[in-house]
Amino acid sequence: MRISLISPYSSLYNAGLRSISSVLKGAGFDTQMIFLPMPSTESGWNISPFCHISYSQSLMQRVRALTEDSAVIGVTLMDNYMQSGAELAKALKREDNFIIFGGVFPTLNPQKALEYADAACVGDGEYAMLELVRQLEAGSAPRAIKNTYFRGQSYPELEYIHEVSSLPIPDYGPEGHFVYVEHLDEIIPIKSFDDYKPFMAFWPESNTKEPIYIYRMETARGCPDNCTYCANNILKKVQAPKVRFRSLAVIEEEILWVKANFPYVTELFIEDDSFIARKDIRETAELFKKYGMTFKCFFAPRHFTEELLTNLIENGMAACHVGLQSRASETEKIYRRVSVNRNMDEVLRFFSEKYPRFPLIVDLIVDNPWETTQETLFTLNYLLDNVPQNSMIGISSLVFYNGTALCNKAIEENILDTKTDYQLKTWHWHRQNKIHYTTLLFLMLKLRLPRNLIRALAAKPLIILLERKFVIKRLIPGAVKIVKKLYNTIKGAGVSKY
Ligand code: B12
Ligand code: SF4
Repeated sequence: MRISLISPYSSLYNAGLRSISSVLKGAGFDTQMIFLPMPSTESGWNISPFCHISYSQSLMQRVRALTEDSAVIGVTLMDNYMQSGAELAKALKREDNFIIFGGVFPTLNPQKALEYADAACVGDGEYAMLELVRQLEAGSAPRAIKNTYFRGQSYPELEYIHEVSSLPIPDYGPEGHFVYVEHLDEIIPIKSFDDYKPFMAFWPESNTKEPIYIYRMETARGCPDNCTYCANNILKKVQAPKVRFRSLAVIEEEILWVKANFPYVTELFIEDDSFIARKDIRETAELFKKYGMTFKCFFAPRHFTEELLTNLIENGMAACHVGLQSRASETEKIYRRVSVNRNMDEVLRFFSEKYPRFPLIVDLIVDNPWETTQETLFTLNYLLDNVPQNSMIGISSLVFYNGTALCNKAIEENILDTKTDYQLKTWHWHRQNKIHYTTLLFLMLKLRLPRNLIRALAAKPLIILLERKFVIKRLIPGAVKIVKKLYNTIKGAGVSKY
């Protein structure tokens, strides 16, 4: 029986879907994977405040042809891809096939997913999918499968995979793998591992000629923390309560596999929510070094120790993201990050004093409706005073994910219009309908403009003048749109590395 697994994500990483494919293949099923990245719609230069990903009829026809002999079609979806899932389901549904959605969107919004799909996978999908295809192959109407919410039936019994090390290496084909290349408007078969090169290429500096090649991987699933805006706030309840770590042996096996198949890869991007939470993190980093791989990762400040960070840098940590989100104490409380942000002062001091040129990326959330301008300025001043000169600032606009404590608070306080598809709001700060002047000040910091200039531009009279409704709702978004339109005209729309 043939199964098609489809991803609309702009990144081809897809650990979850690839893992499902490997498990199905291991059980003797014939899977094909179809990747439909639409970089131009996801691109920051797009001016829509939503993640509207709309496929052309001709593309849908080609996907329909590719999947015509598939009895099951599985689509992976984050919230902001809901619309692409709906379009795919509409275009691909036939009398004789079964469509299932999986990923964060159906896990958080199963009822909504069932408006479009025959079933929604809640949480881990490997064994849910395996059981589903077994039952369908046996010719029975599928029923009572853990983690699988069938349309018209009740919420399923949930079970998570305790031993994630038992899962096989993700499926990278290349046989039976297809990718849509937007600028060619074609779905092309992936013929060899070398075809992944453009998707793994990364230019560390804008003036670097030769890219480095990065392989994204997971060493754990889940996060030890529980911030109120984050999907983990729900995943802890419906997926797994604790972080599940992959063993060192399995990580080593995957690195060896990467070296054999993607010999051009020299860097690993560890996609774990908080890599630093691993107890055997030193050994893991040593393993990367042993195989000549530098690495990038995420970490929450509370896990910082000077000894640990020094060790990681010595073992090849080439960059890292640290989540701050806000330094204002009320916002830290609202986000439940008081303890998560605990060592932030030490983190910034460590990098400023010991590694001032290290590419540290500090992630921030803007557009928090509860945060006052004074509080936002507090974070700005904190960064102006403490962040090392060479750091980068990641600015994301707050998105409310269904069921999270913060989303519930927004609904209770009538801040969020539940009649809208709020899941589709983009996280790009510059694609919002309302852009705060304070966000522009963060942008100046990101662009490394002189800090004294930013301080001067954050003076009270300017803030009073430029945080007025008309400015943040009309003037700034309007100016940003004009800049983007000009950029798109000069560079050509849909600027893409693919
Ligand atoms: C890796 C990652 C990325 C990568 C790669 C994404 C990709 N293409 O795979 C990158 C860096 C590109 C990325 C980007 C974004 N990400 Co991201 N990302 C993650 C992260 C850290 C891990 C995901 C992962 O690989 N998990 C491991 C695998 C094994 O689990 P899984 O994907 O959930 O899959 C399992 C199940 O969900 C299920 N399943 C999944 N698909 C399917 C399909 C079928 C048919 C079935 C049956 C089951 C099934 O089975 C899988 C195996 O058990 C998660 C955090 C998290 N805790 O999940 C955030 C997360 C998914 N990202 C998130 C967001 C918001 C984004 C962005 C939109 C914005 C941003 N600011 O980061 C962008 C845009 C994405 C894009 N344009 O492609 C949010 C999504 C929230 C939501 N409610 O949708 C998360 C949950 C982070 C968070 N803590 O809130 N991300
Ligand atoms: S530390 Fe990061 S990944 Fe973990 S719960 Fe908080 S926001 Fe989510």
